[in-house]
Amino acid sequence: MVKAVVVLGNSQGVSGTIHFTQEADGPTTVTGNISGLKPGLHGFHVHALGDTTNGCMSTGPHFNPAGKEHGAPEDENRHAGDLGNVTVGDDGTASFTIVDKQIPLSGPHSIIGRAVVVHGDPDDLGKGGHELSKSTGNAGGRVACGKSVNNEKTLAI
Ligand SMILES: [Cu+2]
Ligand SMILES: [Zn+2]
Repeated sequence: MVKAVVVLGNSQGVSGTIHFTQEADGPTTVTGNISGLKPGLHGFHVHALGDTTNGCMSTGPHFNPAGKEHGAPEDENRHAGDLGNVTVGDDGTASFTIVDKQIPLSGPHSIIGRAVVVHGDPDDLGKGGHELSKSTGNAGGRVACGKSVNNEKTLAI
């Protein structure tokens, strides 16, 4: 079992914690709680870099080791980092669980050390017909982000 955690933050009151767990080569389970967002859908991605020195802007594009187009989590043609949307309720909070096979916590395509980014607008999942649909899902600004760090690891001997 490998585990990782992301502490999300920004300067406008958005905060949250995202936990990742993966058993052997199985899918990764993502559980998250976020608060301080406007109600509705918000794009939710793993971006390529864990660098937050320039806020969320320095986290690079969506994590895309296979060189594919932006899409929905269930699509064959998607960035590995495309986790779709999280749904924020009227109280400004979201609690969610996502299970995904393209975001391992070990190996060459591990997402540990990369950033999780929450966007201001809905991700159109590549289907919106906007010039940005096939690269970012036209999900608007990057309203919160954090770097994923390993917080528990059982090493195979
Ligand atoms: Cu993003
Ligand atoms: Zn993408």
